[in-house]
This record gives sequence, structure tokens and C-alpha cells, in this order.
Amino acid sequence: MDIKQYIESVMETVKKRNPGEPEFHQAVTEVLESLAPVLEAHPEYVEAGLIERLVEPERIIKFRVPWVDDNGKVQVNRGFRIQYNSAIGPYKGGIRFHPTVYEGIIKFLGFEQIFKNSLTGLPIGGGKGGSDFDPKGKSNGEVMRFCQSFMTELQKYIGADTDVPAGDIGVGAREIGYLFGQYKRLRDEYTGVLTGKGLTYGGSLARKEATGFGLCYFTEEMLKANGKSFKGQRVVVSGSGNVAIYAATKATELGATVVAMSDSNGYIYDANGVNLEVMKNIKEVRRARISEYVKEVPSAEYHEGCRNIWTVKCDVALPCATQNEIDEESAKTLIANGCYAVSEGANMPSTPEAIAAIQGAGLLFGPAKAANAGGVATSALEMSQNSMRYSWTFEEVDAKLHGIMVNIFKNCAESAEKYGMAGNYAAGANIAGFIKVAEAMMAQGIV
Ligand code: NDP
Ligand code: 2IT
Repeated sequence: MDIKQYIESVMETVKKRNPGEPEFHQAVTEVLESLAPVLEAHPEYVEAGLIERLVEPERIIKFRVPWVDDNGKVQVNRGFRIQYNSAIGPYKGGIRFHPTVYEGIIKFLGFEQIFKNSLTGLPIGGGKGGSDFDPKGKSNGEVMRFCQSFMTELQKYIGADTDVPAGDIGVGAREIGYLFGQYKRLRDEYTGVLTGKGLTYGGSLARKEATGFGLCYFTEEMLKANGKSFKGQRVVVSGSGNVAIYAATKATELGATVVAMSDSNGYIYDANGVNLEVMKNIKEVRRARISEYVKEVPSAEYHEGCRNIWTVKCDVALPCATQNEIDEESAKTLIANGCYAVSEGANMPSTPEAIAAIQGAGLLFGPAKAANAGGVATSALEMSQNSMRYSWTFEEVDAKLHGIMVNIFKNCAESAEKYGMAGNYAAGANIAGFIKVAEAMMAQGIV
């Protein structure tokens, strides 16, 4: 059978079955295209219908989330949990609260999570959840009531050995706290059913920092393999949330100057290097807009419009905000300005056209599945600590995270080379992530 045709036929079914979900189609296409040489080498995967099974979630849960706002008005949101693939472990993946959330976003994120989780080397399957609820501008009381309503339904489907959610966009320590409190109250169980918990009730040291730190550990390996390092480099980090702040922190620690960061309204440029204490205070403590930064650091500039952050001249770009934030035009601007590495902290932040431009121009490209896997890897370490009823020190967790990221880079580089695509870490990540899941699915029969 012609593998290209086979992949196209699977994609046709995916599109027919999941109409109006372009982000999901994008994520599946990107993975399947890079798996062609693996499927050539393993006809038994095709015979076992492995790809047809892989693209279909094991379970999709969709529910009403009613809550009462501060004015006494009833609000209704929609909640989702997609339990995508449990071949190598319990479903694991974050929950996103953002007005743009619909089934296609959760499906793309859940699909990506399968391969990312496999790359960590830890026993976690793929899942994702979320809601179209917008935490922005809501009081703590409103966020709490929403989280309690969301968990009242979600608790029926999750558990420490079944499905373990965590944070993502719009879900941080505050939301995880409210979700955990409600789970415990309804189930009367004190278990590691969520990760990203606070340190006083079962959270892991270094989980908050893990995605951003892990991104820099991965990127440092990629730079090193190509005769470079973060030292003295100008870095642009998009976003100013959990991933962005700790990516900027670690890049700075590794000797880089972070010259720009953003939120959905605009970006700041600070030639002296972003003052991260000021940034953390604005974003983590006050939950304010990034435009506030220039009030405290008057030598910096604020520009309306987040997309223009990619016009800032840099050596290394770390997109850490959201999907499709780097389009072809932004990629070309980065290239023209001399950027030589793009490494993805967000999930699917580069459009296919952007990736083609970046790779075509010979830039180093660190794909999200590999580069941002440090967050979920440390979540898995939180699960281990919860099961042992024990806590490792910050240094212990950080050292394990570092080892995991070094190993992920090595695995991506070796897999790309083995299948004739040396230097294509995106293909390497897809292949390495896929093979473990494929072997587990083959061993478990047609399920
Ligand atoms: P946060 O909610 O903490 O921060 C998100 C940041 O991105 C904010 O600065 C936000 O700006 C900006 N942003 C969100 N949506 C948009 C948009 N549509 N356009 C422009 N900017 C936007 O989320 P995280 O930092 O946790 O997540 C960032 C990315 O990293 C996501 O893609 C997520 O899936 C991914 N990720 C997260 C992990 C984690 O452990 N948290 C692990 C691996 C990946 P504003 O405040 O204005 O909305
Ligand atoms: O996209 C991701 O990997 C996350 N949002 C983190 C998931 C997790 O379970 O820690």
C-alpha cells in the first residue's frame, strides 16, 4: 500500500468526522506526515488499524457548567474532558479556561499530549480538558463557584489512577486549589487527582517553574548540539503567563537578555532585559495588564498589538502564549532579523507555513511536544511523590527535570537521524513519541 495515500485517507476520515475543527486537523496532519517512514518500516501497524485508532479519542466528555455570578445572574458555560489515549498510563493533561475553547481546541491539545507524555519517558497517557469560561475580570468568588460547578461534574470521570488533570491557559494555582477542594469534598478522598497543587496540600516543588525551565533546558541542548548557547543572546518570549515567566527567568539565568514579553493586548520592549520581579508582581500578584510594566520601568516601551512582538530583533524566539501565534509573515520577519532558533513553549504556536519557513531557512526548531514537555513531566513527578506520600526537594525535582529534558532532546535528535531526517527535531519528536505508544497499543490488542 502507498503510505502517502493511506495517510491521506486517514486524514479524510478525520476531517469528515470532526468538521469545523481546523486546529485539530492541523495537529493530526503534522504528526501523520512525519510518521510516513515509520509506517513504511512497520506494515504491521497499518494492518492493526493503529493510526485509525490513534486519531480517535477513547472518550469525549462534554457537560454543562452552571454558576451564579456576583450580580446573582445565572451563567452557563460548557466543560470538556477528552480522554484521548491510555496505552501507556492514566490520562494526563491540563485544563484550559479561555473563551476560545471548543471541542476542536481540546482535541488538538489532547492529541498532542499523547506524544508529549510519551516523550517524557514516564507512564502517562494523553488527555486534555477545559471550558469556554473566561477567568479574566472575574472575582475570586466567581472563579471559585465556577471551579466548584466544573468539578462537580468532572469528578465522575477522573481519579488518581484514571485521569489526572492539571493547569493550562487560565488555570493556575488558584483554580487548581478550588478544583481540588471540591473533589476532596465530594469524594472524601485525599489523592493526587490533580497536579500543580499548592505546596501545602500535595504539590511538587518546581512544578510552577517546570514548563519554562524545561523549555530552556531543551533549548540549551539544541543550541549546544549546534555550537551555540544562551549566553549573551537576545531572546524574545511571547506571553507573560506561567510558561513565559519561568522561561524568561531561566533564559536570563543562563546568560541571555530577554528583551520583550507580551499579553493578548500588546508587548513590552526592554533593551536592558525584562525585570522579572516587576513582571511577576504585575502578572502573578496583581493579575494586571502588561502595559503596567512601563509605569514601573519607564525606560521600556509598550506597543499595542501582541503579534508585533515578532518584529523585535532577536537571536532566539520562545513563543509561550498560544496556538498559531507565529504565522508565515511573523516567521519571515524573525528570519530577516537574524533569529536563528525558535523553540516552542506554547502548544502548536507556529502555523504549518511558519514551520516550513523556519525549517526551510535552516533555523533550529524546537517543537512544542518535546520542548514544553517539562511541565507534564514534573506533573508525573508530583504524582510519584503523592503516591509515595513523600516530597523531594526543589533541587531533586529540578535535577530530574533537567535529566528528562536532556534525554528528550537526545531522543528527538536520534530518531530524526535514524529515519533519514537529521536535524529535524519536529519529526524526531513525533516519531519517538509515537513508537512507545504504538508498541504499547500493539501489545494490548485491538482496544
Ligand atoms: P497562562 O494563562 O498562565 O498565560 C497565557 C499567556 O498567553 C498570557 O500572557 C495570555 O495573555 C497569553 N495568551 C493567551 N491566549 C492568547 C491569545 N489568544 N492571544 C494572545 N495571547 C494570548 O497560560 P500558560 O502560561 O500556562 O500557557 C501558555 C501556553 O503554554 C499554552 O499554549 C499552553 O497550552 C502551553 N503549555 C502550558 C503548560 C503549563 O504547565 N502551564 C505546559 C505545556 C504547555 P492574556 O493574559 O492577555 O490572556
Ligand atoms: O500542555 C501541557 O502539557 C500542560 N498544560 C501541562 C499538563 C500537565 O498535566 O501538567
